[in-house]
Amino acid sequence: MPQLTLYTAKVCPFAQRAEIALAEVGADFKRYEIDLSNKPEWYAPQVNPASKVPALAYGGPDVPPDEPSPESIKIPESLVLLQLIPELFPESSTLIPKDPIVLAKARLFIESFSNTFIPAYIALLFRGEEGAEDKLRAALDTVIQARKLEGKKYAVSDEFTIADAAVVPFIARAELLLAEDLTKAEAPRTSKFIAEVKADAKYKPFWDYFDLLKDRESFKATWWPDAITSAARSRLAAQ
Ligand SMILES: N[C@@H](CCC(=O)N[C@@H](CS)C(=O)NCC(=O)O)C(=O)O
Repeated sequence: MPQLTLYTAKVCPFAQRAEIALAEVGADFKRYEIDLSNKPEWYAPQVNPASKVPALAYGGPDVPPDEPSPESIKIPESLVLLQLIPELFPESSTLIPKDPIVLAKARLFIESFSNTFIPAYIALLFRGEEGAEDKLRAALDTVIQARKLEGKKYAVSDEFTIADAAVVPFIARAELLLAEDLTKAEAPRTSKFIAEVKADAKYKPFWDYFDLLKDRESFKATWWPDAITSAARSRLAAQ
């Protein structure tokens, strides 16, 4: 296997998608932490012109990550990496369903989550917008309904797939930061909200699903709550 170097950040839910995929396939790779508040000057010109994590350097010579080789191929975008990584290790994980219909369902699940949960998450955590709680409740409902329709253990399959890997980093950050009131909304607005939603039987299937996801070894190995809460504290203090 050509060399793999992942440029990533513990705080970033998009980057955790790629880290989960690498853990699921058991890849041998170099992990390079990018400090998002002080990115190295070489990162955008030499790795990702969009200056975002995650990005994967594939192939080329075996160089230190902070001296990226122009010979490696640099691939950004978490959903592209979530597809690519299991394809590089085809027999090593269940991430890409073999049945094309199940794969299509996984993609639709991710699309729906991206259009519902992620905007609601941003509206509540980063903007404290009025009505964001209702959007988040609606997003939880969407996940519940989608899983009910399939009737599988995980999102679209009895196996852990890209659908699950794509969503768990966002659900985990929402749960953590809302409960700690580490959001733009004034305390105790979000801790109250998350306590209510957790106590409401209607949302139990959602939390049962989340319990399964956070029990996954690939999630546990790529989850750094202290880094996430401390970055949120710094961000809020700076505002
Ligand atoms: N669409 C990209 C989004 C990646 C993204 O927004 N990453 C954030 C961190 S979570 C980032 O690197 N932002 C650049 C910055 O903070 O300067 C993906 O799915 O990979």
